[in-house]
Amino acid sequence: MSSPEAARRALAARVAEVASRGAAAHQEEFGQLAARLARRGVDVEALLARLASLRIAVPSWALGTGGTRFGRFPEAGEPATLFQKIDDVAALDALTGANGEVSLHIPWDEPGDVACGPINSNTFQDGARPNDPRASWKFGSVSNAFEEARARAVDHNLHVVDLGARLGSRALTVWLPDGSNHPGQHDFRGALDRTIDSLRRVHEALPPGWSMYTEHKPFEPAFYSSVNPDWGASLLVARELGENCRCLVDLGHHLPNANIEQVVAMLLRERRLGGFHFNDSSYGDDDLTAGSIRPYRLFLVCCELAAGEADGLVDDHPLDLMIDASHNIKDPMEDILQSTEAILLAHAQAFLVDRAALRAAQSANDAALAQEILQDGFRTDARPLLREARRRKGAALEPLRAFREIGYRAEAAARRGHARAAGL
Ligand code: LRH
Ligand code: MN
Repeated sequence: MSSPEAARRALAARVAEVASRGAAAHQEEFGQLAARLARRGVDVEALLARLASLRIAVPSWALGTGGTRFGRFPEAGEPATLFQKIDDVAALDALTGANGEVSLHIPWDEPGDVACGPINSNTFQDGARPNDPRASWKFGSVSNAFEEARARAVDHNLHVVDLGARLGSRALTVWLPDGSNHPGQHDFRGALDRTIDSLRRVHEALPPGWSMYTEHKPFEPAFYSSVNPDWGASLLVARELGENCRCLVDLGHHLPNANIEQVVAMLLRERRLGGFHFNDSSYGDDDLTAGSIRPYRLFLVCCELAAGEADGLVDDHPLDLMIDASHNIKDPMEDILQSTEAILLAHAQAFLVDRAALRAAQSANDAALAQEILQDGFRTDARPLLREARRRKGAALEPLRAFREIGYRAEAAARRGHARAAGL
């Protein structure tokens, strides 16, 4: 049995072998695009460096098939242990050069040693049934009317922070299932007061340099009210907790037709944007491949990020970019490769928007010109820039094709069989 190190070196060699396929065609395409952009006054090298610095954290819980309440169709070779998940993340990073961090979920991932992005607490499953029924999270966790349940939720989050600190993480993501299913069930103001009091005890215990992200969601699993339903409530909580608390935007946590890019702009304005859970959706929190349903919306969100960055609104706190998806029919790793590509592509197109010209058009109330300038970025095929950024890192020009050509899934299935994926 080769050591994890030896396995990763072998993987890198196989990726390098297939990575160069198509290099000649790439050089030609990249050369043409780079020349065209240079004529437009774009600093291509600076753009490539910015693209190369983007890190998209991989959710540990999305390396197996999530399934729905109506069933799950496991993929062969799904990771059954945290270390197998780490192997898969290492493989994704070897292919894309942009997935070098994993976002863990506790208790699903009680680990050994890994490079850790933001770590997620879980107060939406009791796990082992608590002895005292008043400590159960059935009626909520940090907002529960029962002090026992709130105390248990605070203890769990402190445990996750402690674990994350030992693993090199620097941020805790708190998504709360708390809410109500029936009018009258909840005292809305009391529930929010209890939520803030509970989370303040976690915020005060954050190690130096740590951040806490509040992740809003309008419904599910609660279907009448959620204690943190939208960006306004999330910002309110972040402000009351203190300077190390920021808001995390999960693209799927918005009611139909919500203007998510405007939500992003306002959280940037307040300097309270902490990070993202990228995915896409048509109806609810569908957790589908990023950019697969509404790529223009993803582009518009990235335009707000690029503008906020250019205006110095994220200097003191680089954003944590993560995928949060659930896979039911695609190979989970192929889906993550496609989400990573869509997120990087939307960033590249957003970086290509001529912001000075856009500002001038906006100041002149020239809506048509503003749209032309914006869509010029979206309509630029920036994929050669992504390929070039990967080529310079020794990653694959075409990660999905390379994933298939190296036969990673078949090899993993041979090594792991059909073990039940850890987590969800
Ligand atoms: C809630 C959520 C949250 C995670 C969970 C797996 O819908 O987006 O970020 O804890 O999915
Ligand atoms: Mn999420």
